[in-house]
Amino acid sequence: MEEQKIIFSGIQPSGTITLGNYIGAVRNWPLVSELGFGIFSVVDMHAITVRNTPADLRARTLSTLAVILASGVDPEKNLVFIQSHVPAHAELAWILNCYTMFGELGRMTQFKDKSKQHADNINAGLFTYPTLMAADILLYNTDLVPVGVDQKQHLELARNIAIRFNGIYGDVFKIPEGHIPQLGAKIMSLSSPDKKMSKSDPNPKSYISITEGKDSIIKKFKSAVTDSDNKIEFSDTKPGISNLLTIYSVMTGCTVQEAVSRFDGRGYGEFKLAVGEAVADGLEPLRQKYEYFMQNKDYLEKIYTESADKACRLSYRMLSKVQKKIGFIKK
Ligand code: AQP
Repeated sequence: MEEQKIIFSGIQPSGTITLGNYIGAVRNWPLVSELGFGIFSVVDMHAITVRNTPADLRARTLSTLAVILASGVDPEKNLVFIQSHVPAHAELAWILNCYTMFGELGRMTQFKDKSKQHADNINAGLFTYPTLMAADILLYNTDLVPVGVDQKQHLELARNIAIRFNGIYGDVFKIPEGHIPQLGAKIMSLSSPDKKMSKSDPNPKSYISITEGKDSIIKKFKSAVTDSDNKIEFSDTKPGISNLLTIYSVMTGCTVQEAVSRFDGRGYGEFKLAVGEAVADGLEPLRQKYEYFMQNKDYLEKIYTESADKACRLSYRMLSKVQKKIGFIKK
C-alpha cells in the first residue's frame, strides 16, 4: 500500500483572501490532501510581523478559517487550526533560529520587499519569519507543501535548515517538497501586472477578494490594467493580458491556448467582461459556503479547538525529539 503523504500549508490573516491566494494555494489544498493527511493553519503569528488592529486581526483570523473550510478542506479528515494555539511552532522556531544564518535570512526577497513597504517597522519578526515557517512545516514530518511560487525561496530555506540540522544530529526532520501549481502559481495585481496580487495591497482595485460580490468583481476586471495593442495573446511583453488569460484558464478549466483561440479577434472589453464573469461565477459556491460558516461561529470554534488539540499532540512529539537531540533536559 502506498504511504500516506503529510501535507502542510498555512495562510496569513493579513487581509481578505485574494484570488491569488486561492488560485496559487488554497484551491489546491483539498485536492492535495486527497494524497494523505492535510494540516492547514491560519498563521496569525506570521501576520503580526506588520502592525494590526487587534479586533481586525481576530476577525480576519476567523474569516480565513472559514475560507479554508469553504474551499472544500474536510475538517473530519484533516486539521484546520490557528497557529498561535499550538505553542510548539514558536518553540521550534526559536531553536531553528539558532541553526539559521543571518546572511540566509537577509537574502529573502520577501524580507527585502516588506522592509521597503514597512520602513518604519523593520522588526526582528519580519527578519526571522522564514524560520517560523520552517518550524510550521518541519514539526509535522511534512512531505508536501502546497504553496504559490512566492513562497519557493522560504521553502528552500526550510529544506536547507532541516538538512543542516540532520547533518549534525542524524535524521530528525523529513525534508519536505514544494507542491507548486503549473498554472496560476503567481497571479499578478490587476492594477500593476508587474507586481504579485497581495491581500495587504493598499489599493483594493489591485486584487479580488474571494468573498467579493459579482458586480464588484466585474468592475475590477473591467478596469484591470492591460496594454494598448488590443491583441489577446500570452506573452512576457503583455503581463496584464497574460495574467487575465491565466485567471480565465484556471477558473474555466480550459488551457491558456484554448482561451487565446476562444478570444481570437475579440476586443479587450469583451475579454475582460468574460474573465470577470468566469471568476464571479466560479467563486459563487465558495462564497455561499463561506457565508454559511461565518454564520456558524460555534462550528468554527469546534473545528479550530479540536484541530489545535490534535496538532499540539503531533507537534510535541517532534519538538521533544528535537529538544532531546540538542541536549535539553526532559521536564
Ligand atoms: N499572487 C499570488 N498568486 C499565487 N499564489 C499566491 N500566494 C500569495 N499570493 C499569491 C500564495 O498564497 C498562500 C498564502 O500566502 P500567505 O498568506 O502566507 O502570504 P503571502 O505569500 O505573502 O501572500 P499575500 O497575499 O501577498 O499576503 P501579504 O499581502 O500579507 O504579504 C501562499 O502559499 C502563497 O504562495
